[in-house]
Amino acid sequence: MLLIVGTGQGSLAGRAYGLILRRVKTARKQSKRGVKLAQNVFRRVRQAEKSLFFRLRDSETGRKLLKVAGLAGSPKDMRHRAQAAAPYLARLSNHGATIDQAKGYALLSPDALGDFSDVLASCRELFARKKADIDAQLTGFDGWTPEQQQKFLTRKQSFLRYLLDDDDLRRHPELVSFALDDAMLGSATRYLGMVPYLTRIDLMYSLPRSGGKNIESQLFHLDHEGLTQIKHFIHLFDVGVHEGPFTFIPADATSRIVRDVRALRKRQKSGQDIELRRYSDEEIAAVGGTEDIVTVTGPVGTGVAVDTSRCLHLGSRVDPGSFRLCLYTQYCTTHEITNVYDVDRFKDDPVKYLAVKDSVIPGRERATAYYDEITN
Ligand SMILES: O=C(O)CCC(=O)C(=O)O
Repeated sequence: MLLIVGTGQGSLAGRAYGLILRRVKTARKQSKRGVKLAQNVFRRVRQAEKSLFFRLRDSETGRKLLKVAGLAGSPKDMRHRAQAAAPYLARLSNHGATIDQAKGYALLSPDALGDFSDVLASCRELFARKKADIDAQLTGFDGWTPEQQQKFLTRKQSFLRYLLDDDDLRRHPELVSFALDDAMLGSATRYLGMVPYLTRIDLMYSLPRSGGKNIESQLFHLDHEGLTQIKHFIHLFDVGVHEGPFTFIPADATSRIVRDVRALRKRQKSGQDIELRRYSDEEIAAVGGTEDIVTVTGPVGTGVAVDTSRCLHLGSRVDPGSFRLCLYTQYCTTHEITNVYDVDRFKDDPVKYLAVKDSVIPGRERATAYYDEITN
């Protein structure tokens, strides 16, 4: 039988075998198509869910809906953190800066920070080391091919670098202590109404990007973590207009502007030419938002505590020959991608421990998986 099939293309058995083979191939193709179709439908449903989430999140009513539906964080965890906040705030002598609930920010001066001078010295020392490596990487830029230059300039790291890793934070525990100091954690806790997760501590180094249009975080946007969060941007060198200052729109004005830009895009059927969930300067101007813009300039030790989930913001539009270095901290109300700290240091302080207890390797892996799910 096998022999006949192998030799006889023209034989009945050979033709039957050929037919079966074609049918099997077709069925396989169809089932592959079916799987692809199902995957496509699934992807579209996920995309629609995500886009609905972001649409709701960017309007005040939508935020209330998400909150009620418990879709922006774990209600049990939030309740526990809110309960821990009340006695903590009651016993604080230094509440740090008061962040305006409606506007979502407070400008910072050195007296609103904890013990800043040691931290400043550590940050500058770390910066000197990291900068030398970056300078070495970039010295060859002029000799790169135009394609290599172009490719580099489309990347965020062409104008913004986060310099620290977990080892740096382990070697410099004073940075973690500073971010957990009453002035910093107290201020964020009071605004957020709960003991937050201290997810990030970093040095944010902004440098000039010579390539054309602004991209990524150089354009107005809202951050995706939770419905509310606080970031600090503290100047480690003086910042003027040439240093690409952090620039934002207070939360109350942001709500109006986002609503109006959406309506404008609908009317003009525009918005496709700008990166998803980013807002161009022209759009902000078209809805009369330019006068709401706040530019955070100032000497060392000044800066801003700002809710980047509620306030449109941008930064790092640095002029040639200048740079900006900020100490950057992030306090979230939801479990997000996090640095990993030596959390055992805070075991005896229930509030600080609550702020960092998830900033351990398994915690980071869980948060990374969640991040990939909501952003991909
Ligand atoms: O470059 C900047 O200052 C903007 C940073 C930013 O968008 C952010 O940290 O969310």
